[in-house]
Amino acid sequence: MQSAIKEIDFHGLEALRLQTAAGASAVITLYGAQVLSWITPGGRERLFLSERAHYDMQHAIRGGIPISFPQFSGLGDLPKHGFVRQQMWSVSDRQQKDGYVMVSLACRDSEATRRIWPHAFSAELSVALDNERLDVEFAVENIGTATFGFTAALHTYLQVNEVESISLEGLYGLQYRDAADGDKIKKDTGPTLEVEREIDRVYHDAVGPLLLRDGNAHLGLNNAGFPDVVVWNPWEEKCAQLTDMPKLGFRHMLCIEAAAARKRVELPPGESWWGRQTLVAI
Ligand code: TA6
Repeated sequence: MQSAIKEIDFHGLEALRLQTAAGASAVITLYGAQVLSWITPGGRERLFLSERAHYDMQHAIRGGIPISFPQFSGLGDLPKHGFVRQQMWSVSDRQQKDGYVMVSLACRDSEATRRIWPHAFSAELSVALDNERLDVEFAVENIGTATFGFTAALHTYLQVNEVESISLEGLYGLQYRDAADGDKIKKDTGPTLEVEREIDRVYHDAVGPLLLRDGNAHLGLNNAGFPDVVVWNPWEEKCAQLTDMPKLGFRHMLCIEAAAARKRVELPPGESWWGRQTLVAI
């Protein structure tokens, strides 16, 4: 197999398929610059994509790696998770080297985005695929004349065998805001995190690596630039309220997100900010 970047149709959406010579692949749609599939050599799909996701460009796509910008979740008056996940992006760069494939997608403000959020910005998402590893980097530049503030996330939906059987290491002792319990500030007290009910936590200053153990498929996660980590699973009741999720979909997903959520990033004119999430299959 040759490494390649191909233009494809993914459920009617324009997309790129990245492929390495060793058999890893990833799919990114131009709508939302959303990574919707990441398959590691050996053929295992690592991202969760809802079988009931909408591809009509009227909704955000449920699964993969949606981008939250310029607002994480409901932390402000903008639409939940901002609006770039529902924008068309364009391909700004593509590179292929031995065993490594990279594409960048760009989007910037328009009349429509300025009606929602009155700022001039340029954003870029770069996805690098390197056999067992996926790097997703989100960068924003303030191309206007006034400072703007934002929160953001790479809202990564991981596919897991059975969410009740996973364990997540690396969050011990960290402070978090528990969005599933009235936004109370708490401290993580277990050496590993298990998921047995709804979980919606923003871990603050979670800069160390994480290890997700899922049967025999382990995944290492690392953030750079993003200070926070969000862990989300809607569990049964909330999952049933999501019309684009199958009833039992919550059992096979866990969002582990790289986020800048606790503190807004303040970006002066002419300045840039970037954050990256690295996923490594172990
Ligand atoms: O990142 C966690 C979260 O903010 C949850 O509170 C949950 O609502 C989730 O994102 C999904 O949001 P969405 O707008 O995509 O349904």
